[in-house]
Amino acid sequence: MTQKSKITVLVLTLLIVNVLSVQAALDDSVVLFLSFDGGEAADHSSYNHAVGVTGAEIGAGKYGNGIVLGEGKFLEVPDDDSLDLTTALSISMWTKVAAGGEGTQSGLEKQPAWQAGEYNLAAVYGGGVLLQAADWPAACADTNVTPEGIEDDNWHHIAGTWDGKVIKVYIDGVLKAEKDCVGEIKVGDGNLYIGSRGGKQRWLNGSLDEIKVFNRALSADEVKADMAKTATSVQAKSKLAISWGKIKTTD
Ligand SMILES: [Ca+2]
Repeated sequence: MTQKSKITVLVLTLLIVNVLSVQAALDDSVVLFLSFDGGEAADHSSYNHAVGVTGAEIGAGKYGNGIVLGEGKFLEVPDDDSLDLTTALSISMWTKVAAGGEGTQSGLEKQPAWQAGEYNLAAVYGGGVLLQAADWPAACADTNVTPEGIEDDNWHHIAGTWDGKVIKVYIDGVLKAEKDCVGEIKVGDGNLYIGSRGGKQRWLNGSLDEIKVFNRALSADEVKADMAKTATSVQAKSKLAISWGKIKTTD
């Protein structure tokens, strides 16, 4: 094999590895994924949801860019069947929230209010973090709050999972609140909001990054893995560019 052929094989191998790593990270169970890298609020999931931006601005994130929120600032994703998570779900994100904001602050919420189809990972709720859903039985609909919160102006990873039977809420990859909750979430026809309830209240007093929604319950190990910046489309592209650069200089 000539030197040139060897290089061609190496390049093709790198291409295949990159494509595979992107597919593994962004499987179809990811129904929404905003990394903000590339300087825009765009959905990197296979569903390519449109993302409306009101007031919020791109700023520093946990990894690369994030989104800076606050009163009157929010993101809005139009209703779609892929966001009707009736039997299982997970929501995860990095948060940087300063003290002094509202007592309840929405992270990501489907529907504009407490109504059929609503689910919400509240970044701040009664001093803790909460995964709530309006259709769950009253005993567990909005009660699985973590004993500690995240309002210290540092980056924290928060995640809520539900498999149709148990709600689990994690902070920085550690399980902090767990509650049995057997039920179902109804199909809702409202939009999805980030950083606010319905663009009207529950403003998030800080920044968010690497926001993901899954249509299944992540395991504890998957939540931990989710904290790391793994192969996103943007990162894979930059890796590939670096590989090309290195190969060219050795040619
Ligand atoms: Ca980011």
